[in-house]
Amino acid sequence: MAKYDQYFLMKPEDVIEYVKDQLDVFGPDADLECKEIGDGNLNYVFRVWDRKSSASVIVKQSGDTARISDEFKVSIDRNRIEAEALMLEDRLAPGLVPKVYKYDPVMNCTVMDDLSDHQIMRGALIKHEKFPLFADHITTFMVNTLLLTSDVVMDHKEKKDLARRFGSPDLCEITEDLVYTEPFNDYKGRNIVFPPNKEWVEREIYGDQELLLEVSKLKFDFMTRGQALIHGDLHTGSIFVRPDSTKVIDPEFAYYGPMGYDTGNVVANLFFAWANADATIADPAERADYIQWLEKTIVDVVDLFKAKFVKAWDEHATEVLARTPGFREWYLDTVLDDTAAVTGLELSRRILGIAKVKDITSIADEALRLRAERICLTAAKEYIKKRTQFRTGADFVAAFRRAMAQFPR
Ligand code: SR1
Ligand code: MG
Repeated sequence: MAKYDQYFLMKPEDVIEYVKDQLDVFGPDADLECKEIGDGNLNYVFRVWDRKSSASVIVKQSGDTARISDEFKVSIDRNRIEAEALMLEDRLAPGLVPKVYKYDPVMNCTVMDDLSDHQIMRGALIKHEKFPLFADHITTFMVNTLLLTSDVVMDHKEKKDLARRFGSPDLCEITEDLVYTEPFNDYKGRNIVFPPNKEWVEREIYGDQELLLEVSKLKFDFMTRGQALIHGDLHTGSIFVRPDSTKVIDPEFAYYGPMGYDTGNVVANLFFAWANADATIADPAERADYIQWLEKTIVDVVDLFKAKFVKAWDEHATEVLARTPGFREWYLDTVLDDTAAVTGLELSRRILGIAKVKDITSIADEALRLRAERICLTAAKEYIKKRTQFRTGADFVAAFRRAMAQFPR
């Protein structure tokens, strides 16, 4: 039996052999080097490059437990989901995802473009860099991948077939637990609360029964409302950026769910960058300037999404009732409700739950981190409880500013 006929978790030296054996990207004289560069919670990511030329690829392989903790048993089929989602997204939103060169269902790995000339957006935002084209690129990605995989546009039988291909019980369970349930009641005892914030969180979050009721409704929406093929984990760690380019990666959580799950993730993670900038940029003028750019980006993400969504609806809707007067507006309002709700859920779970974000954990000053967490959680409660009141980008920004005003520096 050949070495790669049976699954095993590869080491860098295996990946070099694998690439030589299975791909024709590198020439026969290539002098290959490989390094494991993954810093996500789930998978192993290998960069392979030829020392003699500029050629390089990424090989991403899944193990059967999460990197973050063996407690999470996760089907290695997520690698297929990721590869198929990337290929579909490349057709729907060309240029906005890496190219896939090979998916290997035995080794559970995918070979794709190396994006080393980009940087992960979260890291770049923590360095307070600006990306003027990001809002335009990400809204094109979201409108095209969401609306064009929904019943508004797709033949309903084909959509149901596609939804079956993206059934992903293990990864959905992670989201159900880590995003919707545990942040608000810690029923598995896995939350990691910043110690100085413990009492505040117990009172303001775990003690808020109205919040828990709204989150319960949202969890059932996530589990039952298969609107579109969502990316399922569209935070700034799943996005590579350059000033002139945006590439969305990591759609292993892709699943038929509410569209607002993706839009809300993008908005929430821009607010994390805002909270970081507010806490860590010492110079007031520099701080105001960077926050102004983030604020404009958040406003543009919401407002451009709406404008492009309406345009794409009018151009592509095939469902006969989609043209009923008032229906498009009603549908978009449901997406905005979910955008607000998921903004609140993501802001909460990244502060209270097991999977944190560096924007917050890297704030070294204890008092400033405490304040940043309380601002995010206070705004989060408003996004969740009053989710039907967020209709424009300015509405989202105003709620965050209201929360900031409650915690003066
Ligand atoms: C056990 S996985 C934890 C988190 O990492 C992924 O990136 C998803 O965001 C998931 O919720
Ligand atoms: Mg990921």
